[in-house]
Formats: sequence, structure tokens, C-alpha cells
Amino acid sequence: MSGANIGGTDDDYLYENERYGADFQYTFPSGNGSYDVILHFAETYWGTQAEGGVGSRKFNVDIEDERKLSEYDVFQKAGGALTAVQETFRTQVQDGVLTIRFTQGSVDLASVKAIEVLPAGSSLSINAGGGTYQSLSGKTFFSGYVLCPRRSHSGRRPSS
Ligand SMILES: [Ca+2]
Ligand SMILES: [Ca+2]
Repeated sequence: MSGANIGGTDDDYLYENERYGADFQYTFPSGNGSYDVILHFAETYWGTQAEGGVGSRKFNVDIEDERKLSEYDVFQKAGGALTAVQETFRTQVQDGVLTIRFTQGSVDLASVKAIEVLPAGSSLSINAGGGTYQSLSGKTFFSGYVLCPRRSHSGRRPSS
């Protein structure tokens, strides 16, 4: 697949190689906590190297023994071959090890191009001047009051 242009990403290199199989997994010694797992997919075989399309590959993904993707069809989700698609899942690790398992579904084998594991909440979101707020997407904006309490203006202003 070297050199193929992958739609929907500038990181084409990430999609040149994949891991595929009937049943494989990654285990990260993450430590306990809340993580966002971002899975990067693209169909680079069916509909390009071989004739195929929607329904040529269906597989499952379990994170921490919880089914996150079932009968997942990358070609269908991406709208074609050679097109990147990402899926993001938040997971809680309680045994110190984050396990992501890929298993074949009803057609062909599982396939993944890249994986990101990000500690959830490591980014800082602040609702400046307001209270703690949870956005529609589930992101928590911490109260600006807590992180940076309003101070009285009794102190001397710094010169200039
Ligand atoms: Ca591209
Ligand atoms: Ca685990």
C-alpha cells in the first residue's frame, strides 16, 4: 500500500501498514484510570487490491472486555476504500492494564491501522468565570473559580 493516498487524513503513512487477524490484542500497562482510546481504521484491501466493498469485512473490538464495535465494517463507515475513519472510546481501567482485543466477525478478519491511548482529562478545560459544566459531548469544563479564585483588588497593582 506504500504511497497510496488515504482520504480523510494527512497522516497517510499511518495507514500503509496494519495488523490483522482472527483474534489479536494489545495490552498496555496503563495503570488504573480513565482513558480515551482512539482507533484508526481504513480499508486498504477490499475495494482496492481486491474486488469488494460494503460487507467484505466485519469485525469486533472489545476494550476492557466490553464490546465497543460489533460487526464493524470500515468500508461502509468510511464511505469507501482508502479512506480513514476513527472511533474514540472512553474506558475505565481497574486492573492496571488496558486491553484492546480485535476479533473477526461474520466476514473476513479484523484489521486496525493505528491506536492512541490518551489519559482522559489530561487536557484542561475551563469554564472561565463560571461553574463546572459538562458539554454535550461529555467533556467537563472545570469551574474557573476553583482553579483561579477571584481575588480581591485590594492589593497593590503591579507597576506598568
Ligand atoms: Ca491523505
Ligand atoms: Ca484490563
